[in-house]
Amino acid sequence: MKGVYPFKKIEKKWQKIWEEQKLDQTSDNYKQKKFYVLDMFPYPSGLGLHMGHLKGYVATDVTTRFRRMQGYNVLHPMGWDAFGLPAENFALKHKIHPKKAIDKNIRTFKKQLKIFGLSYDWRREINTTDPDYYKWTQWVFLQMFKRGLVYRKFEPVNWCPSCKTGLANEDVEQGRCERCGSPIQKKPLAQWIIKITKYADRLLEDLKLLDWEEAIVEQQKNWIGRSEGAVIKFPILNEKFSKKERLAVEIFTTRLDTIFGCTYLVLAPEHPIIPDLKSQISNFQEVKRYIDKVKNKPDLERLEGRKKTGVEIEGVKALNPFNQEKIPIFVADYVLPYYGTGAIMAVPAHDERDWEFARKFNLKIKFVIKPQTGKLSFKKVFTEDGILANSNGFSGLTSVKAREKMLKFAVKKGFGRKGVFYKMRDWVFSRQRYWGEPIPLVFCPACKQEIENNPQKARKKFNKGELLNPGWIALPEKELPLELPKVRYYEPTGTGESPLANIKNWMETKCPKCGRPARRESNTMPQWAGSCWYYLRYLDPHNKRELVSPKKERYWMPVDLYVGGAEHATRHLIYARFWHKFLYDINVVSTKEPFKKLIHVGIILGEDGRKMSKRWGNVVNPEDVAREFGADSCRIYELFMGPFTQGAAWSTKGLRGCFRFLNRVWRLKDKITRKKTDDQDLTRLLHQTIKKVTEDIENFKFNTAVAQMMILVNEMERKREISQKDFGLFLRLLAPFAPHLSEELWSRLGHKTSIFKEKWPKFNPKLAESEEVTIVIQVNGRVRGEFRERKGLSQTKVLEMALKDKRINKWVEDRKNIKKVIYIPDKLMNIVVQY
Ligand code: ANZ
Ligand code: ZN
Repeated sequence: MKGVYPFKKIEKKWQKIWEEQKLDQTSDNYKQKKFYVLDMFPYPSGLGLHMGHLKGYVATDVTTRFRRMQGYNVLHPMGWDAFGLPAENFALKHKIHPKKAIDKNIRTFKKQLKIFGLSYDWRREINTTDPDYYKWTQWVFLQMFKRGLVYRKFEPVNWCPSCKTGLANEDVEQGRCERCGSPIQKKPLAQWIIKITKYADRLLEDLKLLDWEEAIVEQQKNWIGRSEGAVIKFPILNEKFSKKERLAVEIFTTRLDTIFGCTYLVLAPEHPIIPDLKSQISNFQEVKRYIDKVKNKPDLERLEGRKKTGVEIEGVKALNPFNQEKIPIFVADYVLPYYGTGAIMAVPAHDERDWEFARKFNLKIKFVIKPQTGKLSFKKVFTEDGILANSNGFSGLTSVKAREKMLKFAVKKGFGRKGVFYKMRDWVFSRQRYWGEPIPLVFCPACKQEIENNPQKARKKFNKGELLNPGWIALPEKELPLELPKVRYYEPTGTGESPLANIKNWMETKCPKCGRPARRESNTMPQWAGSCWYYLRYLDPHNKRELVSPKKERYWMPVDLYVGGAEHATRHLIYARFWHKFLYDINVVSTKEPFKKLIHVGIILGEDGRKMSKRWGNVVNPEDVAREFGADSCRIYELFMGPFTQGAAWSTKGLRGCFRFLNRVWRLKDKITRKKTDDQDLTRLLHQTIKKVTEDIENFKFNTAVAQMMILVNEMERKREISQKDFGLFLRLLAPFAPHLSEELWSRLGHKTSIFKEKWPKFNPKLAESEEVTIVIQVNGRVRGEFRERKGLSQTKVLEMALKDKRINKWVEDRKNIKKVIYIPDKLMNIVVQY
């Protein structure tokens, strides 16, 4: 291409020099003010770097270079999230060991990142699959175990038949495996579970401390799902009960105001009171058949299944404590065992699901809430708040007021209390797969005996986790890392055990407590484990004694800016916040929250507006773009596409535009003069540009920063000469965006040191003032157009603009027709013409 700047040579050259000069390396200079910029580290898939990754990485790179020039000590590290199902499935598909596949992919990724001149401190590179790294992942797990935050449970879990592993609730999307899309089944399995719910209130409360996008905060709130209501005790009636042994069921409701409309009670099939009631239930066989049938149904079907199913529990009734009515009790699977109390009061008149159930089973429907204005409906379910009716002394109250009064009443009478529940569940933490961190626990039958024989005495010898899970013994810390053994077959077994279970000499070991034979845990940790704390390891990646040194942690934390995909709004960002809070509790970290500011990357779509995918053949490969247009053009284009957090379709035309822009910048070098120039207009525009670019980088508005620099370049092109000083100022603004080109031009101005060692330019507020004004243009006294322009333009400039504008120019036709120009600065121009 003619007139094209030699980007290939320039980019290679500077990348080499920067590396030699260690420009990307961060110091631990605790006197300097710090700035920690973090990217969500990728899992190194075989597909390599994609445009979506790159967009985030370029943005953080701009921030990094900008903050360095502002005088901050900036930490900008990179690493690899390389455990987990995606890596393992890739390896399985291509028949190579995951470790080999991962190493190869990492080399590719790293090469690609370097092509774009991303300024990472590679001495701090981490890889979650390195034993030196996962030693500390295992260590955190052990600390949780020892403090009783980990328990083993045998229960039906979400099972993906294709990935052949159990999954956490969070890994299930609308009843399907989030990874592969297979419908989830329920399978009873023994699993390790972490009590994340103990932190639910803090995870919710501390959202207030964060400078995060509202939408993500909202998603976290919904995920935690705090619900406030009332727990009410309904006595169970049966002639055979003597007063003393009368049983009761607790229900949870957020609509206590509807309790006079309650016409039956529903228990979850798993509710523990059902076996207790066995002798009283006259149709126990039928009830049991129903329970067995629904036990392993996936949650989604239970909750959203159109057809409600259930069975009445005969022989017993419940007593509504508010009106002493005797109501039937059902067991039905639309009530879930692990939410609230696992039992509900059904109010078919005011709840959709109860309505459907009652219609199907022909149950009574009692309306007790009427709309604020209007009458009691008797035809369809009314689910909103309103005014109470048919509710004894509470009739006439608003729903809000009634809930308050009725709860007080119930508390006073001793049959109710306030209830707060969370949707969030404890975290199922074991996976039946090979490629993950081994869980550092062993099972010792002898120790189990010892604990069970004398629990009192055991309390001295065993830690909380061991007492909670008799027989399971924590590995001593000095035995970490517990390394993943090499196996010949790492395909999942599908039996609910991981492939590790087949390696006899690894599985069979000695109990670290008593020395007798013990077996290792064969499950591994989920993919999310390694990313729960990686941002801490960057601070001190080679520390052999501690996860992170307290000194470094205090200096660098919290992360000032965290950038990554919106798909992590819940899982990763909840898990990491949870681990961080735990580490705070055990004094490993000093901040309550890990990530101060969070910004998500808007998705990049293919040129056709569809998701970039092999399937549509619309994938744009970053490497190809760099080869054809240079890394700097690609960087600028990705930021120029539109507002950073919004999605946008790729456009080759747009990319070419950015390429042309950089070529124009390149050609400006021919206008440079050593002379001082005195160009008021240009100086003013330059200062406005400094102001705009500075503020825009701070606010992640890269697209408008680039647009402003384009305006400046347009203006510079019009000049015969540009002073070295002015051009140098502009280059400093451009440098974070197009580092290679800027550095090259900077050196051609005669500078011997890197542009990135320069100070970020300051603007003169007076000159940068960019108050815009509307200038009305008249031709012979009639309004023919107007401009929004910055204040203080000269008459010549305004006239020039007016004549370029078609709407105005057609009334003038020829410059020669102009007889006179009247200009009221910043307001009005009247062009007087005579033909
Ligand atoms: C009576 C009632 C009347 C209810 C009414 C709603 C409307 P959130 O906001 O999601 O917390 N519920 C309670 N525990 C349940 C369980 N284990 N499985 C299924 N449903 C359960 O919803 C709380 C409401 O969900 C509770 O309030 C209860 O139904 C139901 F007009 O009680 B409600
Ligand atoms: Zn033992």
